[in-house]
Amino acid sequence: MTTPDLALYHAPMTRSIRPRWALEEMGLPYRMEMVSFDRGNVGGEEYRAINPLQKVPALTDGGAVILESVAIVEYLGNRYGPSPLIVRPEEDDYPRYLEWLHYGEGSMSMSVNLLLAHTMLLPEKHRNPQLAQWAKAEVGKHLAHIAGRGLDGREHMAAGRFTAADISVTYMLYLLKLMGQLEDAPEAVKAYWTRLTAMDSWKTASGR
Ligand SMILES: N[C@@H](CCC(=O)N[C@@H](CS)C(=O)NCC(=O)O)C(=O)O
Repeated sequence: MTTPDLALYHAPMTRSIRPRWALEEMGLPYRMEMVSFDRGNVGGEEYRAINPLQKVPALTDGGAVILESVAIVEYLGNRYGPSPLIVRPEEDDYPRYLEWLHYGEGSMSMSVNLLLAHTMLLPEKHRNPQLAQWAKAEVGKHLAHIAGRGLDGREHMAAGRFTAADISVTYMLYLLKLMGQLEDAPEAVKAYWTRLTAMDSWKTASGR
């Protein structure tokens, strides 16, 4: 196995919580590089050299740079595993795992991002209440989808254990929690949120 030389470019409350959760769960050694979260110029020029989009997270491993929070989680599990976080193609729940792994930053993120932007992030004069209302209705459908097709009596999204799919989905629930939008979620989703955020690795990852 290659020796890890990992640095996580991190800002509190952002998607860098996902790879940090995986790093903590896997017990991998890593450095944290704190990125200043200045709107319009995240991390400044120095960080632009690492992530031209100036978004967090980024991970460096020696000379390699990896962007995209869910891709970084996959990278860590595959490169420095075997880890229970990764569901292997030969496991029965591999299709379900892949679906939910991508769902968190795929289907679910658009309405969550819009709701966040149009209720909290944008200056009030730029917020669009109709858009916020539409996004809230979409978020409601996603929460029902997680409770139904997703959990349906399960404790985790796939494979009967905590995996990268849970890391992907839980970050979206975290954003909703920050917005006060989890109160009306189905009980199964609230119980899932409570269960996963009781993990020590979550507590470290979501801390400062
Ligand atoms: N799909 C990317 C999204 C990255 C992203 O949008 N990160 C946000 C923080 S959660 C960010 O850096 N926003 C700063 C900006 O857009 O200026 C990922 O999952 O890593």
